[in-house]
Amino acid sequence: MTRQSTRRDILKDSLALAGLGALGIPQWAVPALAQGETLMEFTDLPDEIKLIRGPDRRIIDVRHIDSFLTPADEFFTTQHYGHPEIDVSTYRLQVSGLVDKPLALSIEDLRSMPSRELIFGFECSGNRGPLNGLSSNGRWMGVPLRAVLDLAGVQDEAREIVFLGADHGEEEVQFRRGTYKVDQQYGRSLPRDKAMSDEPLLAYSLNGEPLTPHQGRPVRLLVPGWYGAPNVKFLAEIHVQRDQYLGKYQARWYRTLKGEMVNGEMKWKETAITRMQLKSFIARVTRRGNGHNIFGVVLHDGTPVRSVEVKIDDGPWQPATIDQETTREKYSWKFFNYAWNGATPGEHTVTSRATDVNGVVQPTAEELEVKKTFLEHNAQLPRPVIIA
Ligand SMILES: Nc1nc2c(c(=O)[nH]1)N[C@H]1C(S)=C(S)[C@@H](COP(=O)(O)O)O[C@H]1N2
Ligand SMILES: [Mo]
Repeated sequence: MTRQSTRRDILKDSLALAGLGALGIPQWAVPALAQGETLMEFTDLPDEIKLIRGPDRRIIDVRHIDSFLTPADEFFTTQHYGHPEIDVSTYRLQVSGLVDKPLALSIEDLRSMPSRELIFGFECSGNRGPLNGLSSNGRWMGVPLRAVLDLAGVQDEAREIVFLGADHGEEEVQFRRGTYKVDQQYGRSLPRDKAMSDEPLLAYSLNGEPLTPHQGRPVRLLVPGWYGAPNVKFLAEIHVQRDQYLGKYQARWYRTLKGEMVNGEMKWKETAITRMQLKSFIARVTRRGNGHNIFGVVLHDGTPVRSVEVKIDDGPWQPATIDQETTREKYSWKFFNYAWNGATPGEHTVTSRATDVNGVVQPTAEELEVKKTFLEHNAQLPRPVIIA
C-alpha cells in the first residue's frame, strides 16, 4: 500500500473487498470477555463498528472471538452467486469424465462411507485488516475425496479434477475483440496429485450438524491449509479431465501479481491462490485487573508455527504465548496471548508477527509492496489502541 489512507478509507476498503457495501447492521452481542475484563478501543475502527450479518455475507467480530470453534451460525461467509436451492433428499453428487464408473451419490451414500474429522480454520484470500473478519475455524466431518475418486476409478490420462458448485450466474468472458455473456457455475480445480492426496475432504457437517446453506449444504470440498476459494460449496459435480480447467474463478479472479528479484532484475509473476500465507493479527487488547492482555490469531497453511512476537510502539519484539490447546490441530487457527505489563494511558501501536519452523517470517507491509494485487494480504498489521 503506497497511498496514504485514512482509517475510514481502510475500513471502507475492507468492507468493499468483502463485498459488503457501506451499510451494515449493528454489532451483535457476544459474551467474549472474561469476568472483569474490559475491551480497549482500537482507533483504526469507526466509533460504532457495523458488521454485516445478512443472508449472503457475514464477517466475524474478531474482538469477540471466545471459542476455538466458530459456531456454525457465526461462521464467516461469502459466495459469488448466492445460495442455490437444493433438495437434499434428491441431491446427487455427480462424478463424471475420465472415470471407469460415473457416480451419482446421495447424502446417504456419502454418509455410509468411512468418514473423517478435520478441524480446519481458513480465511478468504481477500481477508485483511483492520477487521480481518473473513476467517473462522470449524470441526468438519466428511468423506476423504480420494475415497470417492477411487470408487469412480480415475483413468490414467486424467490430469485435472474439477469441482463445480450448484450455484451459477451470467459471466462476461472476454476474448480478443469480443465479450460473450454466458452462464457459468462456480468452479475450481485441483491437479490430480493434489486431489488424490490424503487430505482433501468432501464435508457434509460442521461442528456436528449438517452443513448450513451458508457453509455449502449439502456437501463442500475442503482443501486443508488453502485459502477459502478452493473450498467449493454446494458441490454438484466432480469432473475428471485431461485438460486444464480455465474457468473464471480458477484462472482469472483468484490470482496474485507479485514481483521477485532474480539476479538483480525484477520479475513479475502471476500465481494462483492456493496455500494460506502465514498471518497473525491482534484481535483485542483488554484490561485485566492491573495489567493488560493482547490476544490474537494466527492463520496458516499447517506448517508448524515456531513463534509469535508482539511489539509495543517502537519497542523490541517480545515473545507471545501460543495457546497450546490450539496448536494440537495442524490446520486450525492458532491463538496467542501477550501479558502487557505497565501499559501507560494514551494511544499506543501494537503489532504482531509470526514465524514458522522453516524460518518464514510474516512480512511487513513495506516488504509486501512488491505484491500489486490485494489478495493474500498477510502483512504485519500495526494497530492503534487507546489504553484507558
Ligand atoms: N459454490 C461456491 N463455493 C465457494 C464460493 C462460491 O462463490 N460458490 N466462494 C468461495 C470463497 S471465495 C470463499 S472465501 C469460501 C467461503 O466459505 P464460507 O462461506 O464457508 O466461509 O467459499 C468458497 N466456495
Ligand atoms: Mo474468498
